[in-house]
Amino acid sequence: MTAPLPHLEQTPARIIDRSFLQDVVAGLRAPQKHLSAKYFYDRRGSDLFEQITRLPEYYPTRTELAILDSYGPEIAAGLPPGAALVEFGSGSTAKVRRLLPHLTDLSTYVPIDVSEEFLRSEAEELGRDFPRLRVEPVAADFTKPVTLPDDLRDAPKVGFFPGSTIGNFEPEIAAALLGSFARTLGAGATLIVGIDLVKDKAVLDAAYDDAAGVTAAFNLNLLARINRELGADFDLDAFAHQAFFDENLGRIEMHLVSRRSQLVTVAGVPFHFASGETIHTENSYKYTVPGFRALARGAGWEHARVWTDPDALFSVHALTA
Ligand code: AVJ
Repeated sequence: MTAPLPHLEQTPARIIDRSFLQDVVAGLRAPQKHLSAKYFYDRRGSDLFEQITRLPEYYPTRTELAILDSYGPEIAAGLPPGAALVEFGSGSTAKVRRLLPHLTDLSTYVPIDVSEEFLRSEAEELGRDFPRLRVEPVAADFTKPVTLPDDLRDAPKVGFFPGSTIGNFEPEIAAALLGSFARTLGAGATLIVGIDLVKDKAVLDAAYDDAAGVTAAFNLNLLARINRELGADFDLDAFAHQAFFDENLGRIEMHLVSRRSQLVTVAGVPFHFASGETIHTENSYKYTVPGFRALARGAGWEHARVWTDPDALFSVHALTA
């Protein structure tokens, strides 16, 4: 039996996101303490991630953009005319901007994102830069099946899921997510998806533990966010960033390591940390091309094409439902 959640009266006078609090308390009560990577992206976290994408060690973003630039015409040539392009978790529109100039036959762009405010401003800007494109943003959680606007019923659908975001999910969950995309898009759809590839451990380790310490700041910012939003008292200096590629599991693991034995309080609930004990904060799965093909096939997607960079660091796949 687990103890009940704290009453809100015990927490400082501010609006508390109950599901965030529940996730944090449950994660810190587990034998291997863990927090969900989805909570990295508050304002400061999103800004730090932007900085990560420009680090010399962090190859995924620039490599994927280079693939989209080099093979944009080929990618576009395989898509049906008059299609609606549906981006899952659009965030910034930097990636789709590389693809759009090649997709001259596109009818509509449908960015799906949870942040309504962000969606609206990005959609407006995109509409200015591509005046002939119809932009129909949908505010929704892309991890659940999404109902697309009615007027797109007859348009061929092309899904877009760049950034190797799928690497954050356990393989079974990643497969379920691909299945959910298939249901959202319907029979006959195409999916363009970016997948980071398995490579030399030293290259992977450096990409998640950069010399400038930006990834460390990104990881530690999660504790700052919990302090601020959930009334916790994490001492950020008492935790160290740790990131490594686990070759057996095929994933990067990020942790925050307690530098000493300590007690931390979150919304009135105490949590003990032994010296050296860790909070597991992120997984980033890496795939081989055949490995990702098998995962996609299990979710109902047939492999059509794959494009990679000359060093085989990253891959962009075209799949058909
Ligand atoms: C946004 C999930 C693709 O796993 O590479 C970068 C997040 N974490 N550095 C990744 C991240 C640490 C990133 N994804």
